[in-house]
Amino acid sequence: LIFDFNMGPQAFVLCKCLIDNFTIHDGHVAIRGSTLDSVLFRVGVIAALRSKKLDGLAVGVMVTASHNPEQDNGVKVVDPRGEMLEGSWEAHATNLANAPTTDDFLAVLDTLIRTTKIDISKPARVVYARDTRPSGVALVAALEDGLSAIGAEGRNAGVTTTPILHYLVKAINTKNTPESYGDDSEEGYFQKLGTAFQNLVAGRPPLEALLIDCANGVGALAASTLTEYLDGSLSLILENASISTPGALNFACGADYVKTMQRLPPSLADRLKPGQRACSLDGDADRLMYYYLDERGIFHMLDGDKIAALVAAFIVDLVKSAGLENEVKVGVVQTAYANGASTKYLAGRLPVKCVATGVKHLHHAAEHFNIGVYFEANGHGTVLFSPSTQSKLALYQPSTPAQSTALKHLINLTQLINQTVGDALSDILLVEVVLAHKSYTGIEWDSLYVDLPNRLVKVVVNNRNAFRTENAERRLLSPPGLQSKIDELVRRYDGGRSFVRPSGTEDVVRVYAEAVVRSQADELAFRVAGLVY
Ligand code: NG1
Ligand code: ZN
Repeated sequence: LIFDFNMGPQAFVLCKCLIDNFTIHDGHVAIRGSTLDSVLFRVGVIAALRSKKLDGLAVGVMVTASHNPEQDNGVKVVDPRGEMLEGSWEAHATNLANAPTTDDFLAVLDTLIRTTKIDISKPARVVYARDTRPSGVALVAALEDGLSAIGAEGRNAGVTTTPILHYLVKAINTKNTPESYGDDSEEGYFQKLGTAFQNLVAGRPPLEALLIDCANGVGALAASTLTEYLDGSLSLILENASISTPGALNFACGADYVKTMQRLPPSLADRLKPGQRACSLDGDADRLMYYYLDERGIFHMLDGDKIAALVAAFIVDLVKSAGLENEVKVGVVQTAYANGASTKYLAGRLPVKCVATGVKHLHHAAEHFNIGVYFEANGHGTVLFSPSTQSKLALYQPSTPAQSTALKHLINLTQLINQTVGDALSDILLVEVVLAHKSYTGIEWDSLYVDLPNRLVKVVVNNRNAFRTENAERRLLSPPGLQSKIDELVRRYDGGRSFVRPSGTEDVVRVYAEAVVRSQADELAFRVAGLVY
C-alpha cells in the first residue's frame, strides 16, 4: 500500500498499478504537457471536422489542464453553443487521440468521416485559447498545424480563461442573430458582466473588498481586467497572481487545493483578516471556492454546495417577488458528492435532482428546469435560464413596482451569469450580488446549513472498469457483493453515507464518505476503501 500524503488529508491514494492512456471525459484529456503534441495536432483535425459536420459553425479548443500541476496539460473541445463536446464525439475523439500510428489515425479518421457523413468540402472554423502553462505555446502550434492540415480557419483568442473561450464560441455563433450572446470579443464579455453587475448592485451599500487567490494562473489576468469594468462597484484584491513564476501555478493555492485540503492557502495566512471574504480560482478560472476565517482564526469553507444554496434561494425569492412562481420553476442539480446537509437544505425549498459526476450530466439535467442551478461541490457550476423562460421574462408585464424590480434583477442575472459553463469570475459576481442584496457576510451565508464532515479517498485498482454504478453513481452494480458490504458498514455510522465510483478523469476509484462526526467520516471512508482495494 502506498499512501500519498502529498495529496493532503482528503485524498489518500491506495496504489496498486498505474496505466498510461488518454481518455476524453467531459470533452477534455489531461496528461504531462510535453507528450501531448501529437494529441493536439489530432484535436485540431477533430475540431475542424466537428465544425464541418455542423455546417461551419465555430468550435472551440481550450488548451489547459485546469487545477492540475503546471507540468500537466490538456485540451477541452467546445461545441458551437458554447457547451461541452457532444457525448458521441467524445468517443470519436478518444479513438483518434489513441490511434497508435499515423496509418491507424488515418484509418480511424476515414471511418469517422464516412460513418458520421461529414461533407469535407464544408468550411471549418475553430477558435482556440490557452491558459498560462509554458507548455501551451508549443501545443497551440501543434493544434494550428492540425487546423491547417485540414484547411480550417483558425482564430487565436490568446491566453484567456476557459469560460471566456466558451463565451467567445457562443458569441461568434450567435453574432447578428436575435439570440446574440454578446460581442464576440473579450471586451464584449467583460462589458456584459460588468454592466449587469453594476445594475444589480446599484443603490446597495458597497461590500468590503474581496480577496481573490488567482492560483497564479490566467484568472489573475482576467480578474484584473474585470476590475476595469466594475467601475468601483466592487474592489478585488488579487493574490497569487504570479503568472510567470515557474512552478507557481496551482501550487499550494487555488480552488482545488482549498477543497481538497479544506484549508487556507498558506500564502494567504497573513493577508486575510478575520471575517473578510476570500475566494480561490483554479488554473483556468472555471472553479470557485469561497471561505473566511472566524474571530478565532478557524477556516470556514463555502464550497460549490454553499454557492448553490445561496444562489438558488435568492433566485426562488426573486421569482416569487416578480409574481412568477406559478410559471417559472427553479430547480437544483447536484451530484452524489454534494454534502448531505446541502441536499437537505435545498430539498426543503425546491426540486433537487442528483446526476452522475461530470459537467455534461449536470448541465443537461439543469436544462430541464425553467431555471436550473447546478454546482459541483468542487466549485464548478452555473445557472441556466431556458430560452422560453428568457422570452417570458422579456415579455412579462409586472403589476407592482416590487414585481418590476424583481423582474429587472432576474433579467440582469441572465446577463451576469455565463450560461455556457461554470465561470469563476461570473460566479464571483453572482455571489457578491446575493451577499449585497441580503446584507450577508460570509458568516451568515455559512450558517444556511452546517456541512456534514466528509472525506474523499482515491484507490488505484487493477481495473477500474470493473466498478459499475447505478442510481446516479450512488450504488455499485459490480464487483458483485461489494455494495452489500458497503451498506452493512454504513449502517454502523451515525448519519453515515458512502459511495464508490470509478473516476472519469484519473485511473482510480473514488470513495466518498460522510458522517455526523469527523472521525467517523474518516473511518468510514478508509474502511470502504479497504473493501475496494
Ligand atoms: P472524476 O475524476 O470523474 O471524479 C473529476 C471531479 C468532477 C469533475 C471532473 C472534471 C470530483 C470528485 N470529481 O471527475 O467533479 O470536475 O473531474 O470534469 O471532484
Ligand atoms: Zn478548471
